[in-house]
Amino acid sequence: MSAMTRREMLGSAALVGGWLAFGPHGALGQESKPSEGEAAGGPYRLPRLPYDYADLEPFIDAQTVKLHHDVHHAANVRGANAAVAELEQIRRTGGEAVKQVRAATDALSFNLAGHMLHDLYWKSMKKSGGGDPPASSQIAQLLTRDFGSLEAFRANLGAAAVQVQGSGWAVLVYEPAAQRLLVLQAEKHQNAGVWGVVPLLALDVWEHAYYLKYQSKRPDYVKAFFELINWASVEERLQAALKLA
Ligand code: MN3
Repeated sequence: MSAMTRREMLGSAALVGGWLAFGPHGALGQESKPSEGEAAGGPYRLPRLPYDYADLEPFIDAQTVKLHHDVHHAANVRGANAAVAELEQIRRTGGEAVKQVRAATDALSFNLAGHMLHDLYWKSMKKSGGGDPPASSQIAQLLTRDFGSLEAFRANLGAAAVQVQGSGWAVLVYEPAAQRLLVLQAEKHQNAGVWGVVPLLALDVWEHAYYLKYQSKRPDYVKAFFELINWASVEERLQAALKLA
């Protein structure tokens, strides 16, 4: 194991304590593990999973959820904190260092978009989710208005997810200029997005999200995702988006 700083040692102790006390929701979910070279603190933290690793089975296996949250999502959090620290350092130093702004800004865009989409992905699902949103909910009404039917919405989101080239996402958003819902694709985390929209539901189609269980069968994983959607959580975000608009 590499040399640990005092802060890392304290962090690990809290981690063990949290794990024992609270199980898989423990301290791992409260704070990302610091990595070498990372500035103390930083504005971003790995959020707790809102359920246990195994709660999404049989649709998404526990090992995938654990690796996805604890390793992949955590790496985006660390990367976003490191990029913010580097940009602050560049601003302090000035001069030749300014040439590094592009690389640091690229790293910030990739990692922060990844952090935000993963946060939304976890909230988009729940144990025993899926089905249709309640007919009386505003999300059901807007999905029907803007896509024609709930079935047409599912077909649109599913096609967007299956057709992402390489690694990326399908995202349901509220677009405030035309005051309507849209399905967008993101390549990697940060490309092909639209400014000003409010993301409501996110479907990760990076291979790390499904490969252990589904291998190359991305369409089967996408189909399984629909069995997990947390519509109450989507409705909450829609209500918040409508207040902003
Ligand atoms: Mn992912």
